[in-house]
Amino acid sequence: MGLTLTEKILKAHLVDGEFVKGQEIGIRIDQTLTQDATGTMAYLEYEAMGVPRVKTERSVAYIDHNTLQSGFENADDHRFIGSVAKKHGIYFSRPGNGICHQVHLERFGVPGKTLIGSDSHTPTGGGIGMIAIGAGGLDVAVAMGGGAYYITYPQIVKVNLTGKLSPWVSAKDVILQVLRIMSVKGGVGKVIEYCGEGVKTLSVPERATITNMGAELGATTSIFPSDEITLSFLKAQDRADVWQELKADDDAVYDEVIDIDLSELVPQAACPHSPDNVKTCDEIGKLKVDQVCIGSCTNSSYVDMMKVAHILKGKTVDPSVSLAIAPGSKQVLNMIAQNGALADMIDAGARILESACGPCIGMGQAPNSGGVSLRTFNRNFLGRSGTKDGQIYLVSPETAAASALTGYLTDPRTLGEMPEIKVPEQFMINDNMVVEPAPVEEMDSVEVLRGPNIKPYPETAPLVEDIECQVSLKVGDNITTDHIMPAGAKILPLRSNIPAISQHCFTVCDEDFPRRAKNMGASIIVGGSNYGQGSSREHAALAPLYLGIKAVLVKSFARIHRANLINAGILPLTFVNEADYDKIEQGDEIAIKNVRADVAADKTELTVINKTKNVEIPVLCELTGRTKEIMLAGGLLDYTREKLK
Ligand code: MIC
Ligand code: SF4
Repeated sequence: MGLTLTEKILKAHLVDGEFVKGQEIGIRIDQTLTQDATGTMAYLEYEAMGVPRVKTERSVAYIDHNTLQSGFENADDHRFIGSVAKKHGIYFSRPGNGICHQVHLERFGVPGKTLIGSDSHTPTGGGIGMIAIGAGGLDVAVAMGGGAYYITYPQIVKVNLTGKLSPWVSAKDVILQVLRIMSVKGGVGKVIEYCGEGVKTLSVPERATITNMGAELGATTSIFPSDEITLSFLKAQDRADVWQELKADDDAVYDEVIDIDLSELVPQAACPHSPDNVKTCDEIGKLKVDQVCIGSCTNSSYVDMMKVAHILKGKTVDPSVSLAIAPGSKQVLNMIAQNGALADMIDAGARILESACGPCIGMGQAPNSGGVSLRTFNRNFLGRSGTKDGQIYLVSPETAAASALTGYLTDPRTLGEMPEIKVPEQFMINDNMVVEPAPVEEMDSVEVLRGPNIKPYPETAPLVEDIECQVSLKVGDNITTDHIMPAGAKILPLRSNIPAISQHCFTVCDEDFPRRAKNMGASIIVGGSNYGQGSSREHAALAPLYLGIKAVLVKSFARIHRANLINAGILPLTFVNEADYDKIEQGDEIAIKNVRADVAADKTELTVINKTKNVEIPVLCELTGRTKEIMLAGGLLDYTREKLK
């Protein structure tokens, strides 16, 4: 029986477990990446493990999220990360060099290698045939120290692409179509493999747009084959030497097959407030637009920017629209500066932002009250733009630019003939914003620079005998990490300071939650399905840990967040019967007796006694050998420390 591409790469990296669907496997990690908003914690955790130099083939620390610097915090954190990187053998991509996923694809990604990153959009690397997975910072720290990374052996979905995109229809419309079909939870436990003759019609940046936003499916990762198109991209980056051909066997067996005819797709948008709320521009109809933002790790490549510049050239942005553009990397910005495309954007009235995440994570450019904002980004969760009432639509760069000119959501197919804009044969290469680590003989003398914003990892404790406490919060379905631990210009600078950032935990849902939970001392949270979707931020587990959360009981979890809860020593529980969700309310007194003994004895079904309502609720606590040990130890940091001893 033939193998899928995913299986081939996973097999070549397997260090623990067996290839049985649904079971946990450990894989060797070749490369890691971090960004600054999750990186400070990841490096504090790495330091706590006491491994002098990273054991990966390549580890890169990027600064791209926290670049507003409205106080000392962000700049201090940049300095901390830069100095840790220098000391421990990590390449440091300085602020201004670009968004981690865009730069990693351009300069560091290697087909057939494994990459984990402390950012959920790490699967961008799947665009050149990597197994690239988003993870919590602690998992990345462990991988840097040479430890395996554990995933559930995934189901593998084949997305069979046929045909060719019509003019003005974009890779963004492809992934929006996949989201329409599969939904934001349809990818949980799955890897999405793109196959079929349509693949060869898509360039590497287009493929990367699709794998990037596969994160919104909840998928473990997404991957394209590595073919002659991958080779020409790598050649243009002066990196042809890292190329190898990679594809699935012809007789590979998949768990699920989805067919998409590229020629049938039309421009579409994800409507507020979920990336799977997809409608075609026609279906949405007339929509007045207040703001347009172009950029993010999904759509900020050279080709994306050139298309936008072409649409804007010689025109003026509608007076009612604010247009902001953030090119994805220094390479992209430099190239459009030199060929005049940047001037076309400026001339049309675009507000040019630095090469960073910017508005995608609410770092500036919040829309006006109730404003409609079209964005080429990947997430439109409630509140993420920086306002509670912003109406965010996710669209392609073509749709965004066309709409900026008219002031209304505009189907770019109305723009006339589409120019052919190709991936260049040679990118402009200058890695002068990547600082190399100190040579081994000098690493001891590198001083790590810590600012006052950096506070230690919250206190942990081994799993207790019995949990007896109250429910401090009950929430519904599809709760995102942006609900649990909001980001944005005010909160993101606190990422290195768990006591301070925890004061914002869940405030989108309930302003009183942090105070209430802290006062309770210990408590649990109850939620619906797909709890914790979205980001990889372990702060969505560390802030609850700091606030005394002992367990989270939900209908189902998103993959990275569940792993982060376990890493933080918080018990992840799911209802055996989803209807029991109605038998437990905020404020109820609960007990889970003998929980330590039961977990230690591999008992997967536990009982939550609701003392207030006088009912017993059966719950699942599915922890395998390794995750069980982590939970008993009080989290991954304690577990790793014990193991290193
Ligand atoms: C995001 O897009 O939500 C982020 C900000 O990049 C996060 C990481 C973080 O919260 O720092 C992600 O996607 O993992
Ligand atoms: Fe940055 Fe947005 Fe990409 Fe997250 S999704 S890495 S915030 S650009």
